[in-house]
Amino acid sequence: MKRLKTIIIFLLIGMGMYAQTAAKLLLDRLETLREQGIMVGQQDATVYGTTWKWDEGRCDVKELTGDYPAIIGFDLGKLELDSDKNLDNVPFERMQREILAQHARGGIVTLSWHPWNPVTGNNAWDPEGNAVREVLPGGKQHDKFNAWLDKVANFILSLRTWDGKKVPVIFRPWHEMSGGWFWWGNKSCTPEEYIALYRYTHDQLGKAYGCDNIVWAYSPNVMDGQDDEATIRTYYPGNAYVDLIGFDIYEFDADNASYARKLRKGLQAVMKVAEKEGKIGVLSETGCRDLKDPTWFTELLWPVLKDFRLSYVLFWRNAWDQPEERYLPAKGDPAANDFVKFTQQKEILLTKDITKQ
Ligand code: BMA
Repeated sequence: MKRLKTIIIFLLIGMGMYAQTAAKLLLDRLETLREQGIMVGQQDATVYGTTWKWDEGRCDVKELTGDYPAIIGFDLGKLELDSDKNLDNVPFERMQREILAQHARGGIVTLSWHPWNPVTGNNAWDPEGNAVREVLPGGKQHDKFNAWLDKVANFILSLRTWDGKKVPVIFRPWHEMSGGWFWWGNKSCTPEEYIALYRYTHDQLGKAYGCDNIVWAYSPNVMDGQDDEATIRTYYPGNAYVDLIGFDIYEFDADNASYARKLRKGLQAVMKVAEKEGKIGVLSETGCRDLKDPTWFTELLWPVLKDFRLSYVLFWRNAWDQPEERYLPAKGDPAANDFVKFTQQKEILLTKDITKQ
């Protein structure tokens, strides 16, 4: 009898552990790490920089700080077209290896997706064609879209450790919908259609394909003269569909004061909604294009960030193909020392900082 009881207890514990999906474990980890500080991330950090591309083991952040970003972002755009390289020429095979490497070193990965316009055949920045309506059930492109989701699901499910465990990723599809430049943006669909798109994607990947390694991120963009909280709420897919709430914001015009003002305003709104809904707040994309200001990180960014309990900030890419698309310094750049100083604060976390505990 006693033996039976012990077996049952072990079985229950075993089942309990099984219920801890890769996504749930990552979400719990993100929650814990928020007590420690704000993680720094960068898009495509380990595949190219402004002056180099495809070198193995190279990373601008590591060259400056001695450590990898805690978060690395990759984009799935063009996976849907069966291309072997993404829209910025990153081979998917390399991307997969980099995701596993980042996971193995204790870092975290986020995936964005700039899929081509399924109606017009142009890239994601074509708002024409009522494409959201057409990909939803009943639409003319619905079958095509299902085939696209199949490819995304297969890629995400292919992310496994050497012993077969699923690697968790933060997936952030259908971003910046509150602007009008993407085919899923505010010029191309109604909020209801947008929400249906997000939910459909979530349910297909999560339920139909069993991608239980996805933490779901939702990120509008904030703009001057907008009620950011209203924007976030307008397109919000709902608490059952979203784990992280963030927003994208850039300094494109070297106007520090305006960026700092918009950033604070946006973060206030994001944190308000996130806290109310029991979600985690993030800064899902940011940076100063063609960064030259030698104290941008410590004198502009940090004074704003320090007031918010954010999980992470993802800087955009140091593009190999567009020199002005440079959002973090590399060795020798004007803001290099300042960035190092920024990351040396105990509340700013790189990979080694999040693997200590
Ligand atoms: C944009 C720009 C583009 C790039 C795209 C996807 O913000 O950086 O050059 O192709 O992101 O990475």
